[in-house]
Amino acid sequence: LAVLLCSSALAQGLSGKVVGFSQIGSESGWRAAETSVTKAEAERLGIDLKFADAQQKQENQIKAIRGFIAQGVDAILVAPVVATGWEEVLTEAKEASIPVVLLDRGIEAPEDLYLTSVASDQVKEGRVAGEWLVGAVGDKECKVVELQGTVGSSPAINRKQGFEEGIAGAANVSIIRSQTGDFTRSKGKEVMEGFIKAEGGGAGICAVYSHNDDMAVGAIQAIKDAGLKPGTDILVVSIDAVPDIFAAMVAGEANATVELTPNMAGPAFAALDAYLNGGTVPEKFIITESKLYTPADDPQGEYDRRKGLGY
Ligand code: GYE
Repeated sequence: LAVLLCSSALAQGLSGKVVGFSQIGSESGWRAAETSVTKAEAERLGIDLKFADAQQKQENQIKAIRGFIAQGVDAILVAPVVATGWEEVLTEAKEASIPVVLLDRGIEAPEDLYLTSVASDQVKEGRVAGEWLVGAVGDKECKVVELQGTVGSSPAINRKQGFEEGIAGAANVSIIRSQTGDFTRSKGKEVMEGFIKAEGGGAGICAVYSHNDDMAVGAIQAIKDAGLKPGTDILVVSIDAVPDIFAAMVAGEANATVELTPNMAGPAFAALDAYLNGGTVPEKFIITESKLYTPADDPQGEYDRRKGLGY
């Protein structure tokens, strides 16, 4: 009988569970891929997913989470737009005994306010990007412009820190300008136009480091509009590994990206299953991989593979 009970609980998994998902918005190709992977995984597992798009606003996320608590959902996924300001609403979820799983961004709050966090090591991502650039330029002097992500978000804070660590040992590589492009293609383009203008046409800029691929794609357009060649006149290094950056590599217009899997929901649902059905408390931080890709890594193949997965 014990065996039967146990196997039926396992077979049941998360089927029929109600999970609220407070998503940031649709600022990037990576974000859109994460949303579609999460919805597909939920469907595959028979989860009733309540999806709320916060349009990049924390206040909308807090409202959505309060709504999920009021509905009595079984669990909550949240991709926190910024790192601070979560204690109150997460305490409310905790008091209602609803487990919360953080997706792709971190927060500054006591760790007992969430069950687990599924995210990449964002400092490492920045460091990998910086170390790649140091290796690529050799002894040459390299003035870098930086496109930061959303102000106050964990990836913007950590990817900046990591890149600075990555270039710290190279006196010839330095950041000369740094500004937020809010993780969007249009702002990436706009801010890069400003950098080029401020640098007298951009000839002295050696590289652009972008906290995500979408802003890099915007920057590539700005570089071309200024009559310069992205990928050669100005090196382009970014993070995410979405299909469009591989298309840019195929065209010779991007030089390196660090992969961020859009499948944060897979590990998140597995942790929730173990917790809700078996009482197993998962590790506090589930860290996804950060692999570097350059044009030497079959960018056409990488593009096709991701398109095949529906990203
Ligand atoms: O890199 C970026 C997105 O939160 C780590 O958010 C994520 C970042 C991702 O919009 O493209």
